[in-house]
Amino acid sequence: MSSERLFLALWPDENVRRQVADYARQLHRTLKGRRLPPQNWHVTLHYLGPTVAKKRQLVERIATNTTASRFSLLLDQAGCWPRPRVAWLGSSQTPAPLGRLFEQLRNALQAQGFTLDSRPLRPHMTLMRKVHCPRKELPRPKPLTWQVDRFVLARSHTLPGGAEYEVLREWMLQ
Ligand code: 2AM
Repeated sequence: MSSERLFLALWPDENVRRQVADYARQLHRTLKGRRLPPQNWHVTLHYLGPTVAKKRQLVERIATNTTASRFSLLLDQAGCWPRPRVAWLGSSQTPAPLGRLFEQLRNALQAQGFTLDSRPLRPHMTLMRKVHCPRKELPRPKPLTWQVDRFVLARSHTLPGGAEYEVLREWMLQ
């Protein structure tokens, strides 16, 4: 059976993307590694992995039934994780509505038999991959506020030049 590699995510609008680009440029000057193209930037909520059509329908139903409020996400922290070798821009705090959205989706997905990453949510936007994390601190980002009013279902395509993401569907928050 054919499957698609899916994930649920927060997807920045052009305005947020422009602001993140300022920081991404600073990061690129500091670190060696592979930059992710701006159209790929997102905050993953749940990575679902290879998903067949029937399961995708379940995910869409779960997303439609989610009741969560809009929230502001402050992107105020940058970090580098040596094991996945990624550098990211993220939030020092998880807003309560984001935590509730994450948990509602997680509980409903798990109840339907999806196996999810069991780690707690660390909201982050990966900006570079294949990075050698430096000992010294990364440049401090100028905090930016993202008014999050939706979440999306996205599909990951593996291409010779790296992954490309396609937004399949979006749901508005209340
Ligand atoms: P990231 O959020 O740290 O970059 C699509 O692959 C997205 O799902 C990526 O943003 C990726 O990590 C996240 N993700 C989480 N777990 C993953 C996994 N096991 N394989 C691939 N991507 C995963």
